[in-house]
Amino acid sequence: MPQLLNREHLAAIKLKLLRRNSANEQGSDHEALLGIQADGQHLSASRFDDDVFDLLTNSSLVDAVKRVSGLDAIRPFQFDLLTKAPGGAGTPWHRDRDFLPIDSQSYTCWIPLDPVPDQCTLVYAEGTAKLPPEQSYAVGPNALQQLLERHGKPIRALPEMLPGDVDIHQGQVWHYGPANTTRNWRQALGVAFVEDGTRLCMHPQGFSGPAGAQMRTKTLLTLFGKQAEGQFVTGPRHPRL
Ligand SMILES: O=C(O)CCC(=O)C(=O)O
Repeated sequence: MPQLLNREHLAAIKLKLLRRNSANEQGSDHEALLGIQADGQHLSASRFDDDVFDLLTNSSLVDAVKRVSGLDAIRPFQFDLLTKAPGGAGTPWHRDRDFLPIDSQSYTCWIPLDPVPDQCTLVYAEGTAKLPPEQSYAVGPNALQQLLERHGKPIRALPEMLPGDVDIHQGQVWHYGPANTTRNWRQALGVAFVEDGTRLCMHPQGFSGPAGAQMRTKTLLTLFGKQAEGQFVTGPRHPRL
C-alpha cells in the first residue's frame, strides 16, 4: 500500500530505535522474527516505545489490516526492527506463523524505514497462502522446493518501496527477504497483528515444527509470562483496535 504512513513519523521512530539498539547492545538474535539472520534485532517488551505504540495503533494502519484480513477487531501482537547491513545476508523462506505462539491467523505489516529497491523487497510464493497449514509445511530445501513447484506459483517480488509504503502479508504465506545488495543499511519494522480473541499457544496446529520453536517460546515468555499458554492475547500493549 503506497504512502499509507507519515514519513516524518517513521524517520523519527527510526532514529529513536537505532539509538536504543546501540545503547542496549543486546547483540544479534539469530532467530529474530522470521529468520532475519546476521544482524536482526528483536525488541523486547522492556524496550517498547511510545512512538512505536502510536504507529501500531495508527488508524490508517489498523484500517488497512482490517481491509486486507476482513477482520472486525484486531490486536498488535509484536513488533521487531529488522535490520540488514550493506551486503547483509537474505532472510530465508519461511511462514510467519511458525514463529508466533498463537492459535489463529496473523497479519504482518512490513514497514520499510529506508528506501528498498525492487531486488531487495520481499518475495512471495502466492499460492501458498491458501493451503491448509499441514499441506504447506516443509522442512529442508528439497521439501520446500517441491512445495513451491507444486502449489506456490507464481513467485512474485514486491515493487520498490519507500518509507510510508506498507506491505501486509498473511501468516501462512511462504516468503523470503532477499540479501541486501545495496551499499546502505536497510531498516524495516515487522509488526504482527492478530484477531481479537486469539489465544496464546506454544504448539499451534500446523505450525508447531522446530523452525520457529525457540522463537515461539521466547516470545510467549517475554511478552506474556510463564502461565500464559492458552490465555487470550490481551493487555495494555495489545489493545483491541
Ligand atoms: O525484512 C526482511 O527481509 C524479512 C522480513 C519478513 O520476512 C517478514 O516481515 O515477514
